Amino acid sequence: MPGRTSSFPLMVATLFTFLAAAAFANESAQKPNILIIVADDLGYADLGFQGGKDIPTPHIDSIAAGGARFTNGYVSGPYCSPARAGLLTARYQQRFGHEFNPGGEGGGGGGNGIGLPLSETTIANRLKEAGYVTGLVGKWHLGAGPKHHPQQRGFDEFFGFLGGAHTYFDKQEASMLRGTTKVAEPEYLTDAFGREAVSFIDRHQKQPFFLYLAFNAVHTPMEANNDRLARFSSISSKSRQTYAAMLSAMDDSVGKVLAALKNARLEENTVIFFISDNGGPTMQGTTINASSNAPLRGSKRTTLEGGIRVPFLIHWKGHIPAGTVYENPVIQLDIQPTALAAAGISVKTDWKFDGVNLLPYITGKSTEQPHDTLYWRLGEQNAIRQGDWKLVQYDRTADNDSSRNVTAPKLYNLKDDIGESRDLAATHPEKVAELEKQWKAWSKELANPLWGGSRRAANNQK
Ligand SMILES: [Ca+2]
Repeated sequence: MPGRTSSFPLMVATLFTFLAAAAFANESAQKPNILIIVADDLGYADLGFQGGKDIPTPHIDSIAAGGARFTNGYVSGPYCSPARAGLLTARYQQRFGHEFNPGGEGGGGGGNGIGLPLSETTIANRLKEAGYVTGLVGKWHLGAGPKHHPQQRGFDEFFGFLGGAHTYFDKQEASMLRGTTKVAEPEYLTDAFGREAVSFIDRHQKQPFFLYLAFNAVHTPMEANNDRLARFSSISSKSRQTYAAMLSAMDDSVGKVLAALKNARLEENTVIFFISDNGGPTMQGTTINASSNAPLRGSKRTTLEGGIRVPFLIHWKGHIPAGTVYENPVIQLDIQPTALAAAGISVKTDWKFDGVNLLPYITGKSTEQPHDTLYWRLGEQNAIRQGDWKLVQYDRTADNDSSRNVTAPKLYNLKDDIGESRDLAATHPEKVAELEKQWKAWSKELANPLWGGSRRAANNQK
């Protein structure tokens, strides 16, 4: 019967159409995973894609090669905790008084009751509300007390430590936390964080996940294991050799995480961010880790480029063209709005974000600048960047001056002078006045610092 013979292919075709539609619906309903990888105190010059030669970083380099690299990527503070507070809130951290590192918690946390103010909502809160499973592996540094614990700030899972720094060999101390339970960690810490990140991805590959992988590498203490030290036996400086081994360990762990995503076929459904929380500590007054910020001047703790301009990447296979190089200034405050946009979450105006969604800019849909102006304040130090101009007052120890006061306002044109070596303030007084006025208007919007540092000095600037 003709009707029958013709109906079978029709049924098959209909079935295939149905299955294809269902598969598409499933795919489009699956929100992209968000992975934020943070390095700690990384030197600007030390990764392969940044021009580094002596320390191979093939896995981090592959994120750059496969995605977008920012050549003017900044963080909103030259210290660990403030930069992380800005990262997780998408707001200048000085708006809520988180201008300085929370004192007394640097070594592991005594729970002195201070941390990321409870008024603030984190990216983990928002993604969790949108149905994501959320995890932090690594360093927190946003409060060590019970109220500030990561699992009170939007994270379903936590493995790591609460303070600002930690030894890499934890065999006897049982000072890692899984949730709120102390556990002993037999592995070298950077390897342990890689292992835990892979485990998180493996366990949650069937649902949208947000993983914040916050390494303490390459922050002090300078500790590496022997097999990695052996990789760098040709480096004559012992401290640089140790730094190289520590960075190589982080790259190994990043490689394992990328392999886990690939094995789970999640490469096209995962947005990966990579950034350092601040510049390398190369200067007196910081605990130096043998990093290099060349060709930038300054260090962690300063508002010179060496403190605030960092390696910064976004990777989203199939959505961001491989090998994209984006030159306009961007900042770590942009990470949350970009992640939320990828996840299809609308940003509400009352969230008062300072960051913006970078996707239209890096894909060429918008040719505008993401930011007209970027601002910094750390006590008496300050900076403002507008176009290629930067006006800055920085800690005088950067000029080997024994006084701890800041310099007079100095004006640099970063297009021709990335190393901030030619002060143009005297020849461009009108530009100095204009930028000073704008910076002061921004500073007036900020809160008084809740703790630490030159609180009075910051207040005096208002
Ligand atoms: Ca840091």
